[in-house]
Amino acid sequence: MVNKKLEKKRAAGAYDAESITVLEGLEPVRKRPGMYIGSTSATGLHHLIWEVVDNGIDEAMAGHATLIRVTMLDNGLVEVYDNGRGIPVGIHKVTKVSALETVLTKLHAGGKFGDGGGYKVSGGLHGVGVSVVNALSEYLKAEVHREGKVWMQEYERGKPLKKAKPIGNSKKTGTIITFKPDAQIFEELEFNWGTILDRLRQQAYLTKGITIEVADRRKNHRPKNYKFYFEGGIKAYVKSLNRNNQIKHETIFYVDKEINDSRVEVALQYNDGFNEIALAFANNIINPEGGTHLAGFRTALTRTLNSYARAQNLIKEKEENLTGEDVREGLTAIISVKLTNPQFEGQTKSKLGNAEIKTYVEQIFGDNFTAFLNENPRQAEAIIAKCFLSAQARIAARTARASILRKGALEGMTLPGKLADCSSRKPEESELYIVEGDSAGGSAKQGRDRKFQAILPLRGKILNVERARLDKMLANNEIKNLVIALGANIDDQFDLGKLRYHRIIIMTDADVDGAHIRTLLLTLFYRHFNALVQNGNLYIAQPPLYQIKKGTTVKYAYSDDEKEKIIKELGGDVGAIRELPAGEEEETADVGSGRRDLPLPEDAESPGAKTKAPTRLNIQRYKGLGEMNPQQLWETTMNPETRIMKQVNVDDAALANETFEMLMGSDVAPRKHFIQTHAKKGNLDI
Ligand code: 0RA
Repeated sequence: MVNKKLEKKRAAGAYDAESITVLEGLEPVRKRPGMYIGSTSATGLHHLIWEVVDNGIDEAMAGHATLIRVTMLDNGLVEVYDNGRGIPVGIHKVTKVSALETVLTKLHAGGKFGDGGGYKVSGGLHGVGVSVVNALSEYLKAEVHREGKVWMQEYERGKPLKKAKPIGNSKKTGTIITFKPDAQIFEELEFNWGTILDRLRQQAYLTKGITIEVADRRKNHRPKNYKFYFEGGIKAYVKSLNRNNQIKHETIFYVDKEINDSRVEVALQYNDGFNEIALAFANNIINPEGGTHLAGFRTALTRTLNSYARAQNLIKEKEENLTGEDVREGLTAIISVKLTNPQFEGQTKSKLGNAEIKTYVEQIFGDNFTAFLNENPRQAEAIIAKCFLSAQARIAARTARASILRKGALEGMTLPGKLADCSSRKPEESELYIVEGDSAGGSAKQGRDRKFQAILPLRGKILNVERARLDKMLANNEIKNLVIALGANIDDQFDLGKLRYHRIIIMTDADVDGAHIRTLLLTLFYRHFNALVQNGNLYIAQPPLYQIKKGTTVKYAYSDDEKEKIIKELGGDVGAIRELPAGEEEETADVGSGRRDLPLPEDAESPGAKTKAPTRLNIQRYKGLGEMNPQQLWETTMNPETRIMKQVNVDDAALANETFEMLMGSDVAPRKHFIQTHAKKGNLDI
């Protein structure tokens, strides 16, 4: 995405104070906007805001600004205010117009005014300058408070309407840029509030002491105001990321140091979970693929903890070191570096490549983390204890794994007694229904087509696999039964070619417990039979929510909308059907009069209803699979001709992972909330 030529140009323009010759007009920006802001889609549109905000953040990092305020206005306008020094307004030596006009109409003019302090933020596509925003706005107004006056200038598509001139007096300093993205350039003009909020919150975390205010003042939008201020910066970020976890030690490690022309900032804290969160940023831009800063951090983390543990004689001479894996379990860390000339590599150009940064982070983080451990023995003890726990589990699991995963150990074992297998031995046509509870399992066994449908009832909640090691997991009979029934081993020994059924169907009740069990099963498959999920072998059965009967006609509804539709089709008057309080199962409605049990208003007296016995609609709500008899279960949920199934595909693995982590983490509250809010949907979006 990042253009080489552009980068060269940008580097020259931004960092060489002498190179006044690179001053260039804005035509290239309007001709090839993608080269400057990445794209003209919604992402590019939002880049305009980031660009102006970045200028304010640069002012804050140089010690001149404390506040940035972003206001979404009507008519596609956005206003960005900062209380920095204000863009200079004096006449520029080279361009002979005001510095303000130069900054806004020449590419990369910003660099030449820099006072040498601070870092020019140019991560990825950023740092291209406010002139790019001006070029891509059908209207832009700059207001500068500086040297006792307010200066103002307006532009259309990058062209000044008049000269910059004072319009009043002011004792303050600062810049207000108000702009309207150009409809001729952007395919999308609607700003997304959530996107803006997330980004600005993250920027506030990354720039300690800055206040960022965000307000929505658009018509047809609910008025909203947010204010972000994090005294602790990335330390507060770590605290926030750990808010749903049990923490292992109170004090968050934090360091912020400069070295040569760079700055290294690291914060970390361990929680009692098993996952690692390590977010790496270069010049306030996240690097999802990591890079040299993350590599330096990891090296130093492992080395420091091992040195400390050995110095304290917690690891004896002959004992093994902690591994990288051991010291990363339960770790939450932010690594943020600032540097003048970032280089990016990798698939999406988002991996930091500067070799010197690895050394800087290793040294600064290593030294200061060592000091932290020595000065905070109680924190150190808790951290080392957590790492030892991980190491022990790793060693125990390795031993157990070795025997469990021994080739063939789980294959060819006697099939579990609870499994009602199908008679076919062809995996292509065979299906395994994993059914919640023995009673529903019984119905499914009777209702199935035994030629190709196998039933495995699962009792109770299966083990929470997120937190369990393979050896413990396989000590759980329900899971062991499932692994043996599938016949294809587990984890890295899993062999898709040995799978005994090509369709594995999770069938649970449409209630909260059912949703929980479904989530547990999805987690199990996602983590331990991932290839199976990838291959599209996993399904979720969709039992109906209602049965609607009229005379001998029986219909099933799989959603509330569908229920209403069917009632209409069968001639029931939806409006007149009384909704029974939750918990009652039956609804009946008269067809014809469309009324039942409701007092008829006197003037609405209907003679027809009196003389003719109406056909009644009978509506039954299913709460659990157990309420259906085998025949009904077959008709509605298992018969390939008529059933509805949702194929599970992990499109967005990251999102699924997050959902699982949130649902399976150590804290109960968010999990409960999630299940309560999503259980009704009938299936989990993963
Ligand atoms: C050039 C030079 C100086 C500040 C800025 C530009 C500047 C640009 C923007 C854009 C939005 N807010 C801004 N604030 C400042 C340095 C001014 C000086 O040396 O006094």
